[in-house]
Amino acid sequence: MDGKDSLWGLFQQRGLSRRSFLKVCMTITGILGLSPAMLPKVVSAAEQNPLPVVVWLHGHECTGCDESFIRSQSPLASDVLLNMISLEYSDTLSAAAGEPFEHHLEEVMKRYEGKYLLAVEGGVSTGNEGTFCMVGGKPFVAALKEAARGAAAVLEIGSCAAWGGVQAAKPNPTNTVAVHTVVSGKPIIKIPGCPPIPEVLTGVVMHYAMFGQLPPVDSQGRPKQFYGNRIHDTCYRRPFFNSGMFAEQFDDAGSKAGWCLYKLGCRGPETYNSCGNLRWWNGLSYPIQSGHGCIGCSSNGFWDNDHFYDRMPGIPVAKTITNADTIGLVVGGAAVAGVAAHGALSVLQKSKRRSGEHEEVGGPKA
Ligand code: FSX
Ligand code: SF4
Ligand code: F3S
Repeated sequence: MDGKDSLWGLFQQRGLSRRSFLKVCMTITGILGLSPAMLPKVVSAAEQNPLPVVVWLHGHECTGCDESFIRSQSPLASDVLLNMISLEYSDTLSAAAGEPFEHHLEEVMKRYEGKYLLAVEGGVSTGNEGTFCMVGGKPFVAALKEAARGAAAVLEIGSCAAWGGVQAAKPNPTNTVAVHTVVSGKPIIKIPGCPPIPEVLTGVVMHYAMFGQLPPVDSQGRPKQFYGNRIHDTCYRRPFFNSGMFAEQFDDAGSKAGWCLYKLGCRGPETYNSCGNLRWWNGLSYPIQSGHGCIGCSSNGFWDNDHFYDRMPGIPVAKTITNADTIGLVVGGAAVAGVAAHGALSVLQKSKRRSGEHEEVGGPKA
């Protein structure tokens, strides 16, 4: 943006080498899901495009999105904040506070009118004239509309901003709505998840920083590159789902052995997000890997689900394995490699007690 340097300009100012600049460009190319052949384009964009000015607001939320973002590992959140964007206002991440800081926001909105990126976390409380959520002495809904007026584009960060979120749970006494319900006429992108995966957020911001526009979105307004697959499609427990091998209880032997969590309420078959690919904490883990099914935290309305631990209806599943012969047959295949024998036996015993159970579409609950 006006008066702001490119990424390469910033590297030069700080005496950082061309080699480290190219390394960062390679990381960006990877996160954006671009082929290595696109690297020269990314390098050229990083040399020439000014860094985007970002104004970051918080509405009705738990600040978990910030907590997620500052734990971004690749690239480190500090790199994104300090190098790849010009973060002019954030009421939680900035050191400044109070009236001078609010004046700074006004100045930034004037100086970069029509050019800054507006990042919003949290739902928008509209009940009682917005007074359930006050920020800087005014209703958040008013502050949001004011900031959106001069924005080039709007990022809805987290399920609260994208869909309304937990604050909008029935009966929604504060009448909280999604950001796009009160903001229109601007390019808006949803980055849902409660919280969203930090690398997804940084990927979207970097795409804007590199190419000056938001990445391509799906029919729901989410970036295709990160929300194009269901959790179920990239789940490492999927071979067990396909083989009809299900954990029956949290922490049972089957669960520990990596068996599918579908019967324990997993929403992976209907949830779109990148958790199976990117995981969290630098690829360390994600809910399903920790033994808990996906609760669909990136889906609209997940907070009103009264049946988190009931199996989803209407999902075709394979017949549950119920005897040693069947186990033997499946163990012969690659799908169950790595299942501990004692785990298989323990679940097998339980399965035997349940002999006769038949799985079908929308079948009986476990
Ligand atoms: Fe919502 Fe984010 Fe969930 Fe929390 O800012 S998406 S409640 S993790 O914090 O908005
Ligand atoms: Fe993974 Fe859940 Fe699908 Fe099972 S139902 S394969 S645990 S996403
Ligand atoms: Fe959320 Fe499901 Fe991922 S609960 S963090 S979308 S595995």
